[in-house]
Amino acid sequence: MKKILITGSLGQIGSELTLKLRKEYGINNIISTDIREINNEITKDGIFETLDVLDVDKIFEISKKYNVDTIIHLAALLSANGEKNPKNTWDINMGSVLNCLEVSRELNLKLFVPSSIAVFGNNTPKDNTPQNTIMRPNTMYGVTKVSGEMLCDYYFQKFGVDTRGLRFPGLISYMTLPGGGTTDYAVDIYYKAIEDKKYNCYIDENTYMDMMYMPDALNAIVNLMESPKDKLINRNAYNISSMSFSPKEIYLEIKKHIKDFEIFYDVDPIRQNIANSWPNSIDSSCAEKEWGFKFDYNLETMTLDMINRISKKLNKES
Ligand code: AKB
Repeated sequence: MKKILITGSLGQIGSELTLKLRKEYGINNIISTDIREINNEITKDGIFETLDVLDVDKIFEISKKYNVDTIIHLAALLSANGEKNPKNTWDINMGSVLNCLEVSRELNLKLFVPSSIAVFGNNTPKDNTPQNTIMRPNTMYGVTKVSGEMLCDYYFQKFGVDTRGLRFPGLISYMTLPGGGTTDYAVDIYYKAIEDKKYNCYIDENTYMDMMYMPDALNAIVNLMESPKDKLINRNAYNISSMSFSPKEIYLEIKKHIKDFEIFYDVDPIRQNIANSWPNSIDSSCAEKEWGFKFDYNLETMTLDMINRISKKLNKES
């Protein structure tokens, strides 16, 4: 990767990925874009363009203007928000992937499209979920993610577009909040533990889902995109995960540091239903074998880092 266009640069993954890639690839080689424009380091300290990912002409224009060789397409609606207006979710998630595929085909670009554990559904084996298994999701977000994987495979097979993807679990980070996912509780809980010493959780205490700390997710994107093409068999998209825990387990881990922290449960049936349809834990061994996926953080080390960083951030803001 030499000149990288990122869509959704102001989102949870995009904001951290933009800063990391600016450091690693050079500030003038990262073209960050988003539909919104807010005043922060992403928009002010490097190249930033406003971009609606449904506007294919603008994606072409920006790609040509900056001589882009790779698109990292992060803009999407997530699982819980996606259920509020399923048709809109289909239009945005699929329309944007198709646009990025078309631009990549015409201009011969490499393309990263994130997938998700949401590709799995109620009939999928729940434990150590294999790379290749039943994918019959229960959410529109999941439907768009499976369809996106298939479209990316199609463009690779038919047109030779170098498409690559990862099935992300819930991503935990301190910089930008996630927006509208089912796994968001695992970020909210840290803020509430530090600010209020109590948290009202919308997921049942014993529901397990896969998770990952943001630095590991960002390394995985870079490592996958920099891997030699001929090593990739399951290119769209790889199971990856670094931990699986329940609300009760993350609560107990945080409580080791914040002794008077309390948790309550007020289960939201919509998000609980989605969580129930996803695996308890997935098998990342294909990613390990094909391009050397590895991670640094577990629940313990991530919790320590999250508490330190959020405490500093909140002190600075107040
Ligand atoms: C969500 O909860 O929708 C996302 C995901 C697992 O894709 N975090």
